[in-house]
Amino acid sequence: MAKTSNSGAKKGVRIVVAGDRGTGKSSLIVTAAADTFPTNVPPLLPPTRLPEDFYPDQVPITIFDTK
Ligand SMILES: Nc1nc2c(ncn2[C@@H]2O[C@H](COP(=O)(O)OP(=O)(O)OP(=O)(O)O)[C@@H](O)[C@H]2O)c(=O)[nH]1
Ligand SMILES: [Mg+2]
Repeated sequence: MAKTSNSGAKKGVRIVVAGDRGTGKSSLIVTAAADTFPTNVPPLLPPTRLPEDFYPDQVPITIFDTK
């Protein structure tokens, strides 16, 4: 594997969720992080860190909501 992709994996992955208003961006993030669909979700979530053991390769993932 190329060296550049290895260093990227160590720092973690940052995901930005963008889309039209009211299409379920914030709900999608909460569902991914908590494994449950929220009945009430704030319009703009703070950066959301997924548990480090979320995926087998243990890459830290932070998801950014947008408005
Ligand atoms: N039926 C259904 N409703 C959903 C789904 N995802 C989200 N919703 C509903 O759609 C509405 C908007 O969801 P949000 O998660 O606030 O959407 P958003 O894109 O973050 O909205 P803004 O931040 O206002 O742009 C809420 O009432 C959610 O419960 C889905 O997969 N199915
Ligand atoms: Mg939102």
